[in-house]
Amino acid sequence: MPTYVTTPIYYVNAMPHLGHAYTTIVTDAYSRFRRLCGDEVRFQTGTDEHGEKIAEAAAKAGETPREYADRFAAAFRETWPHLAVEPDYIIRTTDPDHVATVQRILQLVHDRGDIYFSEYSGLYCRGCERFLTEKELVDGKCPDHLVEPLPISEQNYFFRMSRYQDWLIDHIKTHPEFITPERYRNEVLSFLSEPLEDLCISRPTSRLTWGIPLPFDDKFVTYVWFDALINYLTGIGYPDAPDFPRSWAAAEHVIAKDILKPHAIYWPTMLRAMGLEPFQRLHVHGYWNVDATKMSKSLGNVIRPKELVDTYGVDTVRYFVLREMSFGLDSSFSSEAILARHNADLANDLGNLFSRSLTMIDKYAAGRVPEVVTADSALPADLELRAAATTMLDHYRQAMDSFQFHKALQAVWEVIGLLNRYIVTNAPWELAKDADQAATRLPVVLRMLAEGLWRIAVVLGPVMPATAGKMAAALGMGERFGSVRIDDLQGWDTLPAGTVIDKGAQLFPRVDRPKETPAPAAPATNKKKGKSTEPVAADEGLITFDQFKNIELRVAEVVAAEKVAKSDRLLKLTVRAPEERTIVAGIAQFYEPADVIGRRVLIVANLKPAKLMGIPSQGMVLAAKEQQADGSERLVLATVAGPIAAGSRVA
Ligand code: ME8
Repeated sequence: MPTYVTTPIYYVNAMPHLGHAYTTIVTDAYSRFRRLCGDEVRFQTGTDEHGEKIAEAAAKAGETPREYADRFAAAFRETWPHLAVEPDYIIRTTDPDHVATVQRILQLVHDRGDIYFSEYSGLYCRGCERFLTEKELVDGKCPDHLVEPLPISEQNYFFRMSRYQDWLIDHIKTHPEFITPERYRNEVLSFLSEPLEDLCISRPTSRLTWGIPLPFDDKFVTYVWFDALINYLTGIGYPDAPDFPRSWAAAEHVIAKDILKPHAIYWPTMLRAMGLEPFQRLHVHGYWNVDATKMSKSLGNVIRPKELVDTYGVDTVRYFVLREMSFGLDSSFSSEAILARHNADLANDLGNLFSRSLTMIDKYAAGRVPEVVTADSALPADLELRAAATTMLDHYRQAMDSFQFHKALQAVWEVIGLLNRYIVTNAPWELAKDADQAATRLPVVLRMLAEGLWRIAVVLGPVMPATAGKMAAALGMGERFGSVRIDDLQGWDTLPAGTVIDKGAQLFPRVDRPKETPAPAAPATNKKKGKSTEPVAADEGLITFDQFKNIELRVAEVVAAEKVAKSDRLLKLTVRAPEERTIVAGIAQFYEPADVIGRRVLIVANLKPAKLMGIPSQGMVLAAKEQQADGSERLVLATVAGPIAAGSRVA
């Protein structure tokens, strides 16, 4: 089966940041997953280089647009190898074949009667590079760029988008997978419930020359979105490449919510006007914020992918973003969060499982994978583990296919947890002390561990390619790893008996907290020196009572609450605990100010103060998060079961 998957093409006026990295890692992981399923995959990314924004930025930098675009296009291209992202093709909208394709399509749509010339007056946002409708404005300003759009009146060419409105509504309604998650599909349908205007697709050369000239009127260049969207066709050789029809029939686009409208409305109608079928699926994700605040250059909190990789390692970065964000919802980056995932999920759960299992195979089975477990030597615990690993494969596959990466990883980590418990309950070091058990039960347990680890290596390949490759090599499966398919894991005994393992590999060295980062409330290292012959201490990742005591939890009464301007997540609370203080809490999507006034909540009272949206926050309100079946999260405030004075210490 073919798969053709794309990222947006990124504007060349900003250096790559966490947001660009996320979409591209997602698309890379999905491509690798599809290859694991046996598909022929084409993965495309690239840069969007024309338009007013780029021309202006180049002028500011004292460069020609071409020089400027070359510099940034190179910065994007150089970022991908650091993130283990391996696109098959990197397109630039200044490539000659793209320019030719755009002109060919403009001529085609013009010849078909869907492009006309007309006068237009409207409100133009330079940041969005499009005319905005009155309805889209908030307090007279563009909600994304917070500036008043300029009234502009000029003659231009228009694409008859309105003609395709009914067709598009019908297509979205009859193809539930066309736009996912569902909230974005609903957003598009709601937008389409109003009459659709035609799309202005040109800019006069008197105002802008950095663009693709219209083939039928050289006094105009092409509007940057009409140019940019066509990259998805140029990259696979529209219209003449022999593979074009096959690739296009499998097209899937990955974007964030900021560019939903061009992809869900302009693009399908443009394709329809060209006489092409629409793409298959549009996957829309939310925004990464940083410490619950919008990531922006002016706030100085932009996260650069290369710096993250230098601190945590590429596989930790890939795992973190895929595990932490529920695809479709916004997520907040913090160094505490990535550090906690690195140390708890990776170094502790997976890393220790791997090293202790291999150490035991080395020690108790002469470093070789033991013989196949015959059905009559399997105990209920073995059968349970096998069944769980098989179910995990189904869940993983289904979740990866529907872009629920966090759920796919949760399914894998359930089996990792099960394997860790399997070691504790079967205690191979005890079995080794008894000659009979050492000959019969011990090889069974060790083989179960090796098979479990091999499955985990294979399914983690798309997310953490280097780690998975290391695991496979240590299990003596390095050569098979490149060609293994997920279907090869059906059945259990996939590892040849006698395969030599290499116990030396360490997957994730622990990363210490950067000095400026406040102590996370999550696990810290607890090195226990014991006499047990168990290879790794079982209480890694737990905290001591003294560590717990350092966190000052108190009951607080909410005396005032208000929404934080320009944030849909934050409420500013005034609490008494017993002295009065301000806490900014990320609960606005779940509680109205009136719902929380008068409540007694639990707070972390000795958290270092931090500024959120410019408001100093002194503490943190505790709440429980629940994952919903549709991938969204529900949040409920933690509180006390009976009347108690504000300020009481919780222990
Ligand atoms: O819009 N969180 O380019 P662009 C998550 N050239 N993802 C983010 C993000 C954030 N905070 N910020 C950016 C353009 N992104 C056009 C696209 S496509 C034919 C033309 C990611 O450089 C996300 O994928 O502004 C978003 O859709 C994209 O970068 C916007 O990139």
